[in-house]
Amino acid sequence: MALKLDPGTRLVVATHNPGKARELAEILEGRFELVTAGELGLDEPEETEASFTGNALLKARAAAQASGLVALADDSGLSVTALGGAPGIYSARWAGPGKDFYVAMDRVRTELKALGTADNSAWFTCALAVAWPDGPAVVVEGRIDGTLSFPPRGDRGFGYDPVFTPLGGDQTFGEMEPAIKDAMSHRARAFAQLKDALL
Ligand code: ITT
Repeated sequence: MALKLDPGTRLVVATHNPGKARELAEILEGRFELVTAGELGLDEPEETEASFTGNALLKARAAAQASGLVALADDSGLSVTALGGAPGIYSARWAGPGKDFYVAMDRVRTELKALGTADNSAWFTCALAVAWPDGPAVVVEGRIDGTLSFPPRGDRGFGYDPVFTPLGGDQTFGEMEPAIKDAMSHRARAFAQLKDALL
């Protein structure tokens, strides 16, 4: 039988990142009844996989098993071309234990400067996984390309948004109206695929 997500399904959003939780809620537009992993007091599993899709599945499966609900997880990150795709799946970890993304953005700036490269291209990836408590799961991936610029600009969004400008734009994701980011982001592109697969 094909996997399907019916409107109104109670879904646990398996993230402890409030910025992501807010964007996912916007993108899902009230289709489901959402509870967060934080609200249910679920543990944050260790992200031991080597890919965005692997870690998204791991987080969705852990939350589905712990809660008995269908779970949606997001694993995402910034990849910098000149840094060979870093920080990639380590994007959250570059912010350190204090989760300070000004520290992480400064590390990107410093590493690019050390290379002396003119290549400021980068992309965001978002893997979204849905897992059912009885085992089945689906994972998809979306990507948006852009450029990095320093110093950071804007206080909207979260994470690396203040240094990322999507191709063709002139505002960073940190400056942009949230609805505009949510219409074009890696997260929105991943969700479009999930819709094709499940809705
Ligand atoms: P959960 O695992 O609890 O969902 P996390 O923040 O640890 O939260 P990730 O391991 O997927 O999640 O890390 C993704 C990091 O990549 C995130 O902390 C951001 O810094 C960055 N990132 C992902 N999407 C982003 C976006 O839309 N804008 C800015 N930064 C983003």
